[in-house]
Amino acid sequence: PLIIRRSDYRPPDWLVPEITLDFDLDAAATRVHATLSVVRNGGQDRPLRLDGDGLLPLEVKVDGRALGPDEWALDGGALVIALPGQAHVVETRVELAPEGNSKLMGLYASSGLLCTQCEAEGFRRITFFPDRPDVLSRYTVRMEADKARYPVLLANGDPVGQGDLPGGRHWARWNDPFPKPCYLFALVAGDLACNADRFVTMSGQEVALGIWVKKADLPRTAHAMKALKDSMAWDERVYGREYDLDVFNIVAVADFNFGAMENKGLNIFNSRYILADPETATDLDYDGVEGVVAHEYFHNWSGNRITCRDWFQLSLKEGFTVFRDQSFSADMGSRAVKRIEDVRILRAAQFQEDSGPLAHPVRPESYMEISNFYTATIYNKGAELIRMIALMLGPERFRASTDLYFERHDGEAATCEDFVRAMEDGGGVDLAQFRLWYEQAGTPRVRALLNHDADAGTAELVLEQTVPPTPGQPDKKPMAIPLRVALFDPQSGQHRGDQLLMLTEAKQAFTFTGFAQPPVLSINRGFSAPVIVESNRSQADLAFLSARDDDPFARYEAMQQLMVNVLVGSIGGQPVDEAAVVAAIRHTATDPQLDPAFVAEAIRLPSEAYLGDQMAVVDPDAIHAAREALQRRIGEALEPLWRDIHARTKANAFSLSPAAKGARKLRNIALHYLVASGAQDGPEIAFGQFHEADNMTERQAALATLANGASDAREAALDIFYNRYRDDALTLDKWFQTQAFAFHPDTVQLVAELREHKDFTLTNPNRVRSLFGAFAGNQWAFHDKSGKGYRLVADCIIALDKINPQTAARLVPPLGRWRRFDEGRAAMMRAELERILTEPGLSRDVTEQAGKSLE
Ligand code: DPP
Ligand code: ZN
Repeated sequence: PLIIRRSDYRPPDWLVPEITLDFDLDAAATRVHATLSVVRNGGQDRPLRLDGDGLLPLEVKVDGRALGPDEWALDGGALVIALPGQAHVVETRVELAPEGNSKLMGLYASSGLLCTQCEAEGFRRITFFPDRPDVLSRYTVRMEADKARYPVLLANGDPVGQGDLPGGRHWARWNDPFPKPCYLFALVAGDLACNADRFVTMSGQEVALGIWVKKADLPRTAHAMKALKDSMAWDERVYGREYDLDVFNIVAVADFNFGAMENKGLNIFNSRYILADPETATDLDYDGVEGVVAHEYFHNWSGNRITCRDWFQLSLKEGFTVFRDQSFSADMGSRAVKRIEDVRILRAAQFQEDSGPLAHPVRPESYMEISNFYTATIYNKGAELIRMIALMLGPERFRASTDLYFERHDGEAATCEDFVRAMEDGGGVDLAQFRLWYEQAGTPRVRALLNHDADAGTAELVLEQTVPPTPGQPDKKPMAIPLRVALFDPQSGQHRGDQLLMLTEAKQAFTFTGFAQPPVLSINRGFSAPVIVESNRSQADLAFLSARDDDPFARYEAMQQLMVNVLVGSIGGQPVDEAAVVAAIRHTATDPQLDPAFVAEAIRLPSEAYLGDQMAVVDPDAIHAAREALQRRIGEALEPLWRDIHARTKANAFSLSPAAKGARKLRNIALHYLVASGAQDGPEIAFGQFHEADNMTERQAALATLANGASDAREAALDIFYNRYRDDALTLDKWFQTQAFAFHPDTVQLVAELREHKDFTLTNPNRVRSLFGAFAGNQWAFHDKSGKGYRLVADCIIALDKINPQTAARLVPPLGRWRRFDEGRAAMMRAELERILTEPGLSRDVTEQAGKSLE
């Protein structure tokens, strides 16, 4: 299989300044007529090569003359034409069958709509074109379709004409004035209703906003519209970025591989990131809508106005845009809680990736299938890199640097290096060593030892860093790691200010004077660097910080570390000191100064997967048993507190205010501990919450709590939930997901049965993720020592690969983590990967992921 390397980059041989696309739309047979003005780039005489994937040219014309069959050739799907001059007009005609396109790349049908997804390489499934992000073109698009079936016709840019045609047909023309790479092309045709609104930009331009959905879903679009307007205002205020077209449209579709897509002026969304109402969406879903709407909107500058030179630069737009959407969400809600949530995601997804066979740098060196590189490393670690730069520069210089970046590269296809240079030039800093963050994979480990010299009254902090070997990178250089640190005086509970230490060597010592007593170390405050810190802090130090640290993240982290130490100790057979954990939880849960949302985060036990990450060999059964036991102890020891919290956080009426969301979060965790306590009336209380709730946040949490146990209430609640939501795909996903994620002894068997359920389908990515994505994230069940969990997921990958290889490949990484498990499990996981690889006709997507997982 072909490996694409970053070092092989070469500018395009031909540019395409203009393209006109004419679509005769039909679900079974769509005809596409493309007219490209092509211009030779540089002094070379290579032929024009237009990428194609599964296309057959019905006609090829150059400068108006139809070519004979010997005047063009197909080479690996691409159309190759030798052209004599410097500039030509090339026309092609192809026919597509959108309703047969189950890969959901290119033009496809989704519940009666026709829509597109082109990133990364879907445009070549629509027409012949140099499908690479550094070829920027002006697009004019004409669509024609049956008016009754497809009354709405949308494309990028501004609408410039429409009209009726004989035979019940109609047409529309759209023109996008901004040159763009073809991965940002989009069109939608269908019977859609519009939530229409407007936004006036900072320079007074009026923008018509539209969120297009199936008519019945219109009442569920208000939150997305608010998020859009908030995002537009925020990007003006915080980054000085204004929207640049007269219209901005969003369309929600049910079948979508990604979360959403930032096509210029016409974002296309997975409906789960648009639709929300209290009856069907949890608070987490609401936050997801807000965050993804913002993310895609922010791409208009960080992605569209400035795009990527090649796909190795993907984090240029994704890392920066994730950082921007995280900052936005922090401003809209609680900064502290948002940071905790983002770090939890980073640790669960990116740290795992970084320590496994698929580890890769933020700017990768090679790939087989670019779809496999839409990863937590590119997105979430990429965002952490920008966050570190912003921290090192400070707000003013960071803003000056982003202004410089936007100004310098507007209209260009840029590189990560261009971005870093703009940060250096705008911020007046040297980021030479910092660049290693883009080059070296693997999560750095920092050992922090604090030594106290009572005679001298000094404290010495010794920091040592190592970056573990990763595939293709056996030896690592020391990184530049910004660590926010504070030293607390245990008597006064105060510190003398937060300092930013730059760890740039393998080992470095920092001395602090004026400490008669040994201080307590608060380190990596705010999670200033995406590293693993190992320290010599005692449980007493951690308990102190969990009660006193004024940095909310560090406070949360101290609590987590306290719990991790107890759990890892108990898994290792040491006597369990639950009392410290119980005391810290009691202290936090009864502190009236604290935001309930923060309390809910802080008192939650670390996940089984996170505990697994702390062990040399993951023992899923021991982890599960230890965590359940501690949970029960916490439940029992503080039972009156859980009852009290659960009762007093019950709201009279639904609200989406931060206070109301925080109360629900705390209420749900209180319910969880109450049920974990084993109290007789636990299931009854959970069922009561399930039954009475006027919102999905409380209803689903109660269902999830019940789904872990074996009560009659469990079956009743699942039945009620199913019958209530069977016709609402997004909510039915929760029914599948809750069962796949449950800590229930029969989860493996239940998932096997759900696979055969009449509402399960491999053709909808959300449904696949809700069952198999959730199951593969359920460490205890997926790693069932029978190996049945591995077989279930591998069977799903094999079947799904024939339908949708991109989504199939996303299920491979959990099997790829075999090195972390005991020999018995590892052998079974490897056997499944090998079985997948022997499958005839396996996609490049799955071949790459499974192959690398075995290396
Ligand atoms: N570029 C999209 C996003 O991250 C993914 N296709 O929003
Ligand atoms: Zn993105």
